Amino acid sequence: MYYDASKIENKWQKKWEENKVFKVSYDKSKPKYYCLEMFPYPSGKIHMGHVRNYAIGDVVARFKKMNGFNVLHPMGWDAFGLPAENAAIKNKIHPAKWTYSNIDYMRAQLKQLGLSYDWDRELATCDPEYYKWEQLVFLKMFEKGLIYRKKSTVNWCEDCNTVLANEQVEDGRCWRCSSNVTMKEINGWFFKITDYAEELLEYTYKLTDWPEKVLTMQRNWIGKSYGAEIDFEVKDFEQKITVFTTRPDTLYGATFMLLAPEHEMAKELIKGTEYEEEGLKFINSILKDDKISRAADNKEKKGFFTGRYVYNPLTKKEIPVYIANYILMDYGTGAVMAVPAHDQRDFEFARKYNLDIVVVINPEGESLNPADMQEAYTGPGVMINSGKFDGITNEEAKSKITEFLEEENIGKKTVNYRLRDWGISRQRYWGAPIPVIHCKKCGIVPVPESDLPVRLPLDVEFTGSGNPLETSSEFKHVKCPLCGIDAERETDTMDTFVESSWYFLRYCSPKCDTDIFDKTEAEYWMNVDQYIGGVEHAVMHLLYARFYTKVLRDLGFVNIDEPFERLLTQGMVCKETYSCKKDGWLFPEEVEDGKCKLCGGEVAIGRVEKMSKSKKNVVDPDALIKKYGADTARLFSLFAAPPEKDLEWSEQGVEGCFRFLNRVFRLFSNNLELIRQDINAADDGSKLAKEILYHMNVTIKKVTSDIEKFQLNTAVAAIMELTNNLYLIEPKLSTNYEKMLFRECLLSMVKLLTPFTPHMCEELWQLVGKSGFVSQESWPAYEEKYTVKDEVTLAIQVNGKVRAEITLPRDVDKDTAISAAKGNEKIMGYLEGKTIVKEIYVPQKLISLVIK
Ligand code: ANZ
Ligand code: ZN
Repeated sequence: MYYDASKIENKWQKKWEENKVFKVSYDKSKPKYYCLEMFPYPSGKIHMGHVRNYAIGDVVARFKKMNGFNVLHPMGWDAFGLPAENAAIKNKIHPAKWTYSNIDYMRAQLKQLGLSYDWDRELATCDPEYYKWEQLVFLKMFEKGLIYRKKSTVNWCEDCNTVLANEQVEDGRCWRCSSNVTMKEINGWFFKITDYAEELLEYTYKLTDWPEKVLTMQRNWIGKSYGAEIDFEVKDFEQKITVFTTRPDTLYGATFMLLAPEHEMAKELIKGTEYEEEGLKFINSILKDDKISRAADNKEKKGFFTGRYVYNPLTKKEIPVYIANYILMDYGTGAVMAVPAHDQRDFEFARKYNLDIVVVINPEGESLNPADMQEAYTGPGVMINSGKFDGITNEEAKSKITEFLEEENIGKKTVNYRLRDWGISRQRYWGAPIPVIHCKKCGIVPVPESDLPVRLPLDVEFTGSGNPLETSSEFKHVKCPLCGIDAERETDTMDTFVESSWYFLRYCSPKCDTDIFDKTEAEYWMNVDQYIGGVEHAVMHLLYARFYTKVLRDLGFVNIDEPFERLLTQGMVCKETYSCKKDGWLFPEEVEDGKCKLCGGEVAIGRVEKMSKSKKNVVDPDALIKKYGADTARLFSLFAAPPEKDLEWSEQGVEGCFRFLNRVFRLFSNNLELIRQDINAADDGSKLAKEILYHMNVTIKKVTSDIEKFQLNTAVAAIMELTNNLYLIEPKLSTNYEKMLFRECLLSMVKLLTPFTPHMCEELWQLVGKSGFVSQESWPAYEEKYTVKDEVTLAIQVNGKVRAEITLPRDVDKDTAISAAKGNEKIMGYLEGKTIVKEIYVPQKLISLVIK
């Protein structure tokens, strides 16, 4: 009998499936636990990152199930997205066909890993039965004013006549045709996530079981800043210009004003003047640039003088107005009071265009001279050149100047957020259609709810040019639902982040066909108790999902504020890389004796990097499973590193895990006869029995608390240690009581290992003559009293100095302890000829004698 992983694994996967061991249903009588791993994009094959993510989740789910919880552990597919469409263009295969065949393949792979999913709850977001509810929510949000349409700039390829996602732009060129990418203004749909900015921020302080780094990233993304809006009067002009600043303390140092090229006043100010023609040219040249590079710190500052002046409201001086490339329209008001002495970008701008620099903050004990300054001074200090505010600190000046502006009615305190509204429009086929119709007479008309879902049509062409949905006349040409005239259906589809913003709610009742989900079931299952996924989703996905949940709450669909109670972001799976000068990255098979097999050159053994195809350092889960079995693959990914840390791949590590499983298997097969008997013996006080009890209880205690703390690697280590100890104990077994405890210990060990290597554990469970599934057994309990060794070592002090140690039974009484101490050979030496004046006994710690 030997450990035949593939035979064992196939057998138990089949049995779990046939017996629906992991099927769950709503059951109010039981406490629930919702364990969720981020669902995958069906790209074709799973990678080691998935194996790790899902193995971690599976330990948690199985552990909670064995602890009596009704565990919801679902799996599905984030099935819309660009790669399917790219495949359609390249290989002439329909995105749906490509996606579903990938799903079939990957589902089989996941099943091979023995993950405890309730497969009856599987969902794919490209299913109209899924996205129709998203369309319904769209309509409700639209009705509530949470969705609007506006122009925004996108990456555009003229040759392909299409919008490009950021990842389709490579070095400023189109990924497909390599022609230059330009920026284009187009209309798109936006979710008003900014309405929720404050709440999203506030709750980051309530999500106490999220990693601090994720919360910080979310807070930075929301980017709340306090400041002021200040009105500037324009010389010879009716309208005022309002700026947003976080530094009202620097107002006396504002020596010019800057406008974003998109600012409505930019064109107004130059209209009909000698500056108009050149000014418009300048504006257009800047608008071609994308915003990210415009705002980059190292970008050259470019400006255009409008010929106009505004009055600094405090100095009353006339200051020139420029249009500048680094001012963005979608932050603050799109207009900035420039303070070159204290803002680096303004400093560079002033030097370039020879503009005044006035220092208004001096560092403590120093006096800055603008002519000598090499860069802006952005630190704290004392106010100067600021009228009645001179002499106070700039921190004080912030509030004092703002108060003054408020009194004078020229400004007000404001709060600003960096967070922008969520642009959800994609000019793509493979996404959920946006359910509106454009009518010449009625404008934007929502599709009537009874007409949902708006399904993706099949008569489309995937040429790479334009939005494929535009080519479907069946889809595009419709009658207006209000007035009946010819109208056009919206051809934008939704960002796939919308689907992943609520799939966890749909899992609660994935078959519900009367509502987005069954409210009672959602109330029972939500929140997700444990969410597990990659840190790359720390901002967008998690923020969008939090937002969407709050929207669903405000629309009356759910009664929760936040979807994810606890979050774990697992580390990456990494591996060593190889390369040579001539051939670049090499597969390990291309390296022999430190030389490249292709060119014979020296091979550099490179750094350990995240597994990626381009670096040729990926390990294929299929091959791994074939060679060692899924249990080994799982065990290695759980044992090699703590879940939140990066894991470095090591073949020896995998081998080690495989050997360990063989060792466990042998321990059982060697003792089959013993384990199959149902021994019942009374405590015979044997020393070995005590040792077994100790190891068993200590291990159960440690594994239990380690899993609860996500220290899965040390939990495995504890089981390995137990195995070693049992190997040492086995040859010494003699009494029936010892054998009984040994057997009990082995059975507990199977249970402890079940969340990690479930297939082998089911096999062992059956081998020892148990019926049913160990996956459905309850988690072993331990008794605190056995987790402490029976004997303790006490220090013996004589006049406050430790003179000896003594090992005694843990519960020894005072008299026995003290006479034992007095009987100690070393101590007897100290006591000779002296009188004991005091005897102290601190149980389990020390015995202290005071002598004279
Ligand atoms: C005057 C000033 C003086 C500023 C100073 C900074 C330092 P944060 O802190 O990131 O919120 N600003 C405002 N709107 C802008 C826009 N649309 N495009 C580019 N820059 C803009 O940034 C706020 C600061 O960024 C504002 O405070 C403003 O410059 C600039 F010593 O006003 B400040
Ligand atoms: Zn109409």
